[in-house]
Amino acid sequence: MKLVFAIINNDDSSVVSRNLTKAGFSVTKLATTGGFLLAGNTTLICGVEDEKVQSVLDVISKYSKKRTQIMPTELSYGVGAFSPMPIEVSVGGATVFVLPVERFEKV
Ligand code: 2BA
Repeated sequence: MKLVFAIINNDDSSVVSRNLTKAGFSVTKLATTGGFLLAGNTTLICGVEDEKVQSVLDVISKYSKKRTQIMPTELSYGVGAFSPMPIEVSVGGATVFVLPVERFEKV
């Protein structure tokens, strides 16, 4: 068994989790925050048999879109002078980790 962690954009989270559920997978949604943009994202946790991991990844990649987000930064002119200098950052579709599960029980 494997545990799939998928970090996805909040805007995609409903459609991804709905389609995973529709395909028969159990999913848990966590509200998370990216360390770089400090913006909300969603982490989906899905425990799945080894042979079904690829099906989970297929659903996640099908419904997770790549986006650019604007990140506010400041350009320094020295001696305390700054002007806003927003930069574009490419985010997603999904960042996925697949971990082995040592033991799975529902007690
Ligand atoms: P954030 O940490 O907010 O990162 C948003 C996007 O900013 C990233 O998109 C990447 O394009 C860029 N970025 C992140 N850290 C950077 C850095 N140190 N320098 C320059 N650019 C940087 P994605 O790679 O698609 O990641 C989307 C979100 O997935 C991340 O949000 C984070 O929450 C998570 N994530 C990505 N890689 C991870 C990892 N190795 N471990 C844990 N979480 C990760």
